[in-house]
Amino acid sequence: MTTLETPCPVHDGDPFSRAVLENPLPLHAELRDAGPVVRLRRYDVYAVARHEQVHAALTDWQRFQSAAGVGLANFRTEKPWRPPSLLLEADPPRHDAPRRVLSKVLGPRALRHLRERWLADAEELVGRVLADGPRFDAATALSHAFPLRVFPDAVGIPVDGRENLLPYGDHAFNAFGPDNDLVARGAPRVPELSGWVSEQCRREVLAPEGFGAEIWAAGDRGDITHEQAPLIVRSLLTAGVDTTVHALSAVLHAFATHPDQWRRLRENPGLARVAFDEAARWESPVQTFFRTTTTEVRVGDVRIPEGHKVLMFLAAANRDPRRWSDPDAFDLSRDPSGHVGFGMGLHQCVGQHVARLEAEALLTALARRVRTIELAGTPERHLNNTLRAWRSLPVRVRTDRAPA
Ligand code: OVM
Repeated sequence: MTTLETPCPVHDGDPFSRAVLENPLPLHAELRDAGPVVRLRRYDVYAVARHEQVHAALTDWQRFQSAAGVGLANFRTEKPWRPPSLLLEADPPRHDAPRRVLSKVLGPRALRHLRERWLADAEELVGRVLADGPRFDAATALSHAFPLRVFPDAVGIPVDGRENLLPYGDHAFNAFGPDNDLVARGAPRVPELSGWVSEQCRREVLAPEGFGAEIWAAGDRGDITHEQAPLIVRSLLTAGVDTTVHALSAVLHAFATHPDQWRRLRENPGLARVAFDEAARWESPVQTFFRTTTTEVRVGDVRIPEGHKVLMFLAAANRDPRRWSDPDAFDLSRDPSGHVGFGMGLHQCVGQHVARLEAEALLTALARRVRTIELAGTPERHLNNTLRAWRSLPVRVRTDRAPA
């Protein structure tokens, strides 16, 4: 017999429980070690946690579809909480035009004219924070403040109501998980937040220049339809804020707990982008996404039937010892490329160049002024069904004299 089928290992854990969200690392190790694929009894889904299988699922959109939703909810049978994203929750061919347009709007060439302003904005923000003294909350004062300062302007939304961006994104990322208390707590504000977000996607509301205007201009050219434009703007407002905020917190936390790596960045500020990617690997601000099988799929010796949800543990893959040496070390000398913190394949984060530019600006400004950075209190997690986040990162810094 060559088609021996092995029974799938089963795990009774809940990846979305408070205890696991507080510290998911033990569950990740158990899932990786259980086998190439594991069944999660609690949600009746399959799970992959090794780098090889997560990578394989991410790069096989034909058999692991996104159009049935990339959360636990199966859009074939359950009504999504909002109209599906034209990018995240679509597959080719419908995915192609929106993706092509957004890749160009957020591509390296398009970002060139933002670079100087963002570097200056970061200098200004860091200067202001340091002027207030050597102790501050790096999560709120830097990680939240910097993206909220530069990104909404770059999209071109009005100043009023920007405080809605983080709560909206937070709910969107919670909504990929099960209908637990995190989702219930966000639910009451959904009508108000969704209403505000849709309003910001209108052409009349967006600034005449910016990512939003560029998306509408693609509609004028016929690259996408005018009906698609507002939903593509919505993707920016959903996926572009919380993600970068928490990724910046991840890299700042990494440096605050790895003084030798901070010294390295100080000696070579050109490492800022590598540091950001290494932090994306090490922390995986987006921890998980689901796919849905479009046919029977074999993973290892296990048969997954058609139409089943498969939970991909990006965070577990990013620390899989089968792929990374010393995976738990935050180490600027490693090559983090191949990490799946931004996903992989067709759906790989279309905003990653924006995120890297934000990180480069903030880290460069900090490295110019801050000699040492260390924790000055116990950091506190912010729990989310999908995001790994900090609510608070109390730090103490020692600074150089202000540069001329
Ligand atoms: C979207 C989107 C894309 C990536 C992540 C995400 C809430 C949303 O297109 O709306 O998370």
